[in-house]
Amino acid sequence: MEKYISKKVEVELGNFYHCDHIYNESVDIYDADTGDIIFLLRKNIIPAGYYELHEGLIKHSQATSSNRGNASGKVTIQGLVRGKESWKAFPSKLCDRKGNPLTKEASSSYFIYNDGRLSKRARSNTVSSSAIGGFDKSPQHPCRLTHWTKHHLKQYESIFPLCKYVSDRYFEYFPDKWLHQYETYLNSPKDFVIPDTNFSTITLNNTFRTAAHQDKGDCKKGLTCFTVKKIGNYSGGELHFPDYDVGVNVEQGDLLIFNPHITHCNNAIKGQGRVSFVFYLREKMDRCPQEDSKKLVSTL
Ligand SMILES: O=C(O)CCC(=O)C(=O)O
Ligand SMILES: [Fe+2]
Repeated sequence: MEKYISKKVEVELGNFYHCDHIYNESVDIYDADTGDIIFLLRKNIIPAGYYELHEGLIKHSQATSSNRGNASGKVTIQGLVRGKESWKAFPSKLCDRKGNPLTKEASSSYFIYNDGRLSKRARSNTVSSSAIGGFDKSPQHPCRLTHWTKHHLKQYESIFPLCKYVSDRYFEYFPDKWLHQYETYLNSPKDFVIPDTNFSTITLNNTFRTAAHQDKGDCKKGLTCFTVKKIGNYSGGELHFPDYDVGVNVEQGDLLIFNPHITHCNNAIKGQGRVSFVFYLREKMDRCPQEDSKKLVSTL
């Protein structure tokens, strides 16, 4: 089924939304005004074997991040402290860059430690989300495999078959976008991308209810692929696009291909054990330095 829909709601990034209009069947949804794809959902097309991942990788989905920005909601002091309870010095008060009290809500903030020091970097609420695979250059780091990835290559490689299966479906459904994205992939260092796919990076989330956000750093020429593995008893967590007041129920076996620059978020999750995988290509991966011998060669 194909459908064309229009924006309905004024959405504020960093806020939580609930959506009741959830698709639970294979469907392609386009923006009625631009004709662009919003998402494509295919139910029950990924065979169970692809979800047999290394236990260590599943465990790693519990790793936390304090840089998910809008996705982690409006920052609070409790949200910042979460996961840092054992730190000697922990955040005790939100503030601006200079240490003055915050005057309005934000999704990330500087803070003052309980020992009086001012934080060097702004942070957002701590959430169970982490990136594995390659990462492009940032102010803090050069191009690289993420720290966990580099130290757990075998665990990381256990997800390659799922990545390839997902990438092959992406090519079938959106060959033009796939090929555009593939230009960037081919110009990226071989060691920092996922072989035989169109991806460099996977975001792993564990029972993470995102607030309204748009993904950053991914290749604008392409699309993002997404699936879920169920490892516990949970309900809810449907991913939705609040501007359009429409969403999807992505379960194990389902593939979602969507435009990650359209604002999206999740319904509340009851229980635990929703591990989600976001497959994408870092946009600036092709700017990473590489030796000529390590360039990828087109196999098409
Ligand atoms: O897990 C989900 O349903 C959404 C995840 C997401 O949008 C993200 O990690 O950016
Ligand atoms: Fe996202």
